[in-house]
Amino acid sequence: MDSADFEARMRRLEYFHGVRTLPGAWVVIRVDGRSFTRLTAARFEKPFDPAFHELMVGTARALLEDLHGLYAYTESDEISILFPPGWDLFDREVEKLVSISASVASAAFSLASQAVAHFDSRIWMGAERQQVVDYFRWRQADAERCGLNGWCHWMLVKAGKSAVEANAILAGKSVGFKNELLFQHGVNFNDLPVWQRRGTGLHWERQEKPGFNPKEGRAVVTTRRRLRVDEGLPMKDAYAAFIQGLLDTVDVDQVN
Ligand SMILES: Nc1nc2c(ncn2[C@@H]2O[C@H](COP(=O)(O)OP(=O)(O)O)[C@@H](O)[C@H]2O)c(=O)[nH]1
Ligand SMILES: [Mg+2]
Repeated sequence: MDSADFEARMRRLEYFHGVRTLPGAWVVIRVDGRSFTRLTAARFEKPFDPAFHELMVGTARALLEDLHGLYAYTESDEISILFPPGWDLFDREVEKLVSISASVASAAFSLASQAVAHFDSRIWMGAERQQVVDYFRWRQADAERCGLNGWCHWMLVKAGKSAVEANAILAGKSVGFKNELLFQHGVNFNDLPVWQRRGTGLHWERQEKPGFNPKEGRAVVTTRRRLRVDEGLPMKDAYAAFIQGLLDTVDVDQVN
């Protein structure tokens, strides 16, 4: 048997290996906790637990740093990481991107929580900046919908309803109905922490640091990059403008 031919035949069956994200497209990788309904049930406060949120923010930070992302957005048990068109990590190979991102997230969350946690991962691509803006508006709308629903669900359960009964009461009900339900139980949804209603963003910012150059014997200012965690994101059009501002910092012709 010709060993080069054998090697080539076996390699060809690694069928998906050549699949790459489109050149020049914006890429979002979204990881989502696997069976986190079960994982969170025993360990964390319902419907929102700041300790769980901190773990998700830490996981988002690990992903941004490891994969060199531009922006991360987290809500509930999911994290979206945005990459600019010129980003070329792992030569943009899909298998690498989904498997490594899921691994980084799983390892970071598991280590920090001391619980075995798994994340799945998927890729979204957008050719236009407007699509990227729409993507993040989409996830933020999901955060608000799930936040309101989660609060109503647990309010009903804490008031003595079964989970099935709570689901039946809420099925097909309007946003107004759900807000009113919470209000009757003493909760104003609009007064809840912003991260519970709109999610949390992480992005890089430049920080100027005054120092002293002993060789030249003079004061100098150095700039450093650091991650800013935004727990007070704006919403709707203002959030769209915020995302647009981040995209405008990217020179699409530049390969990083
Ligand atoms: N206890 C608790 N659960 C949370 C929190 N944030 C998200 N979750 C739960 O995480 C789950 C995320 O939804 P989904 O991904 O559809 O469920 P999965 O398929 O079981 O991972 C829901 O059951 C949420 O209630 C939190 O802060 N505290
Ligand atoms: Mg999940």
